[in-house]
Amino acid sequence: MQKVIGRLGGCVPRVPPPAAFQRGGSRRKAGKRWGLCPPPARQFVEEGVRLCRPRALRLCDGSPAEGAALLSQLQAEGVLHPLPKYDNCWLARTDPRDVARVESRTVLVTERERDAIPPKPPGGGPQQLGNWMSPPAFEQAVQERFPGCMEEPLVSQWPCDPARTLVAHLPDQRRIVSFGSGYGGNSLLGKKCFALRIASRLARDEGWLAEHMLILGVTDPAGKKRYVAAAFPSACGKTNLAMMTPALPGWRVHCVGDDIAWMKFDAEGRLRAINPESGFFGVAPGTSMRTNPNAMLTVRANTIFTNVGCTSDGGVYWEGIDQPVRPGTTLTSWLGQPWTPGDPQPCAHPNSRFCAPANQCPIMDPAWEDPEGVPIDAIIFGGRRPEGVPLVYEAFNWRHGVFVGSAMRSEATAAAEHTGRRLMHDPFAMRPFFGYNAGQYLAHWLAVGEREGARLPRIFHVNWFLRDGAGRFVWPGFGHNARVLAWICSRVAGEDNAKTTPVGLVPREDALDLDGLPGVSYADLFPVSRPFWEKEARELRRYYEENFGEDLPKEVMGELSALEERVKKM
Ligand code: SAT
Ligand code: MN
Repeated sequence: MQKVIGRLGGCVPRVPPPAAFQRGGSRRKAGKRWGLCPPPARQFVEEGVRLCRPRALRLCDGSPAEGAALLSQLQAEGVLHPLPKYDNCWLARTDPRDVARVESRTVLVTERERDAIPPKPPGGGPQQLGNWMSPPAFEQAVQERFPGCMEEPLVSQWPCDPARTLVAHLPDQRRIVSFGSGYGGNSLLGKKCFALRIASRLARDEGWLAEHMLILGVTDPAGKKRYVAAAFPSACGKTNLAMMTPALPGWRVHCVGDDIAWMKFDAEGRLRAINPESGFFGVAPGTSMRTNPNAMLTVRANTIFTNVGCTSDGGVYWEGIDQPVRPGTTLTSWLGQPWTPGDPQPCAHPNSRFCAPANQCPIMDPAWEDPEGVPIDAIIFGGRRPEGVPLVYEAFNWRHGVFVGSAMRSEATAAAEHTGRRLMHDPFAMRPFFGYNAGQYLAHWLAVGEREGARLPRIFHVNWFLRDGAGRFVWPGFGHNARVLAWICSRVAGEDNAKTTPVGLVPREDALDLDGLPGVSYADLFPVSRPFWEKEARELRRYYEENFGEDLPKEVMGELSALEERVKKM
């Protein structure tokens, strides 16, 4: 990009100082702020201006007044609609073609392909562990998209360019270049692009971990508190778990974050986690006072909703909101059309979202903004697995845990362009978010486990989504997941209450509290099936060979072989 801009540099005028944002605001003040910007930041902006040729340049100060002015401008332009039922809440309807992350157009730009992705699968199928773009191809892509792009007349209230969307990362330069989409994960660049893709590369270079994980604090009835980080693929109940109301008397949960964890060892060798985000960007459908009261209480003010439905009395509506609509109230779908319950199309888009400040969540942890982070005692991996995978198991050790993370699979979600209920591999829930070769990522996790003096968290795998023969969930989930957290805490405390299976350590029958759950049986929750695990291991071997090839660390392949051996003896 730098080179492209360099070439353009000679033929465009000097960048004018930015205009003050507020109407009537002082140009002098803005000019002063501009002068205070560090030279690299100014240079970055100037290059962008020369390339994109915007009508005006505004330097944001992040003040409440500026926020209010932006909101009213967006309302005047028809981008945002007020939701008067709540306090300072807004509805955005995107272009219906711009509703999710676009994995096929998300690329890592590196000199060598191998630095970005493992070797291409034999037979030339698409690499599932990311997309690589060469620097010359990237420069060409920039040339085809950016010059003068901000001079173009607006064609709708939601400018986007789905045919030319590109979300490019230049990890060597710690740089992100995004074009053509206004959807969260493609355009909120601090989130997936920086806090996961670029940060995972920083983390590898500097010896820490940037992960697609929620962070929660769990306190037992005796007052002992532990922190847990958990990785699930997008829209798999992460926000619900992060804000859970325990259904076990005396237990409490506090939320540190619902999507991303940066974890670093402290001087005592403990892994400490921070949430690098200041808000939640959660999936709306399915969120209700029953499933996630804390999320519902979080989004009553200062929230932007995207692609949800709305009610004629100025409220929001989505599938599973579980709130009666007052008589005489009419509904409008995310497409802006009249909608009535029973219509074949959903009222809200399945990937419709709320975007709300984290400090509005009633159960934020007192330490959620502590720059030292919170000490992590357990790491949980999980996925939507309708059959075969037990409710919970513990890895035998760190190396086995890395294998368990690499072997994660889950039913596809609405957060990306995939559809249907296909089981997808999603190692560490990072498949769409690796900032470098996924094989090297696994090697980095293994190296973290070898660190001298490290007091490593224990690693677990959970599956809230087992179904019975009739397709019904066998586990009540939600607040009852606290029962699983309780067992995890008991393991961290060193209790001898697990039994060994070929897959990992599971709770002994008396160690998991199932009191007051009629119809829930231990046997249903802990299926042990040799044919299932034989098939799973076969599929995993195929997946590793096709997608990681020779970049799969031999330790991970060794763990798969060890699993196969244990399964043979079942
Ligand atoms: O779709 S986003 O990347 O914006 C959010 C998510 O998947 O967690
Ligand atoms: Mn996510």
